[in-house]
Amino acid sequence: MKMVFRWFGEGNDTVSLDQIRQIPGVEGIVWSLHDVPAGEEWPMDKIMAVKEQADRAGLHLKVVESVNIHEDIKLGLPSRDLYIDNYKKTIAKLAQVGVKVICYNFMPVFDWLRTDLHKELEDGSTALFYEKSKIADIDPFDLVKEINKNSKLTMPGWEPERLAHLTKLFEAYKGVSQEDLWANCKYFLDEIIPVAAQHDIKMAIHPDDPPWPIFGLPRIITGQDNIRRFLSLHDSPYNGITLCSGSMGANPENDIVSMVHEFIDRIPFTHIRNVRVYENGDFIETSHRTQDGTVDIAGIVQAYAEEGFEGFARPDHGRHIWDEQCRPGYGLYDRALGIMYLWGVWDSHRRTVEAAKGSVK
Ligand code: DNO
Repeated sequence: MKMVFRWFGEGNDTVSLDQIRQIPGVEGIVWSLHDVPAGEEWPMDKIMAVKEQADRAGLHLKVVESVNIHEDIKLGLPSRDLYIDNYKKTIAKLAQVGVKVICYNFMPVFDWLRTDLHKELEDGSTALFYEKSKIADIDPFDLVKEINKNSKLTMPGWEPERLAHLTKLFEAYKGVSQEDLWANCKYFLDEIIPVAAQHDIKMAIHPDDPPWPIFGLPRIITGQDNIRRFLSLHDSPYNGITLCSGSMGANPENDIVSMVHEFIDRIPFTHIRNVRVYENGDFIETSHRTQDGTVDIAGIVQAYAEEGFEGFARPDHGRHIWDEQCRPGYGLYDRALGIMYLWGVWDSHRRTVEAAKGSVK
């Protein structure tokens, strides 16, 4: 397991590269160009600027999250070919600076979704929260306003310029079924995966968060059966997943330990975080510790250790603790604590695995 840490870029993150470098075992940043609109080709000078910053801090930049997919690709419009072409050019450029994994998602209109970015937990910390019944009643336009007003920093997946066209987007998705989305996803993969393979970059789709349709928009990467189907759409080691325990864990029926064992060869990247799911379906993000939520984090890390996981991992969202002012879910303190928990579980299981190997000899 290679540990990496998400960084939103100079002037766009409250956490510095020097701080990231001091978290034990973190070797690289998970980065993106957040000011490039979805669908556009990434400019090489901007890519190089991030490379120089990372080099200076002694961190690598092998994992990119996200090169966002233009809505026309998800909608299957004729204009998608232009955006797919731009995507291929971006892949070629990323290969030049040593990128090995691209995390992306295929969620129509919205990326991750929450109803409260600062919900208080019992210990006085705050965290991202999803109130199921509220989503049924809330006007998506109000939600977008709410999310965007919360931060001076760009919120990935919630870019105001894209969401300004919300009415048009909802209109465009009216005739798009789950099956259409599957077909559009396959079209994208058939075009992109050979190019990714040629550049030795693994594409790793992020599951839908939360893993169910919202606002009448289809969502397809929601559970084990769907991931199996997704992987078979284009059968290649370069077509993989970013297994996210928090996204999948919002549905208690998802058995993430089983997913680790089944999909291990197709997981170049994983997000590990905990959520506590309540009986009414609401959920809140908690510390990474197993007992604090309803996701079996210890079991998941054990499964990775048993499988000898060699991919990249990052702690995912953390709580906001110790009065830290940071972008929602992306403070330094709780994610750094999370990493130490993940290493603890990992190291102890790796010892067991290694010792067992020794006894076989
Ligand atoms: C949430 C993240 C997602 C993820 C994208 C990938 O915090 O895990 O926003 O980066 O879905 O495209």
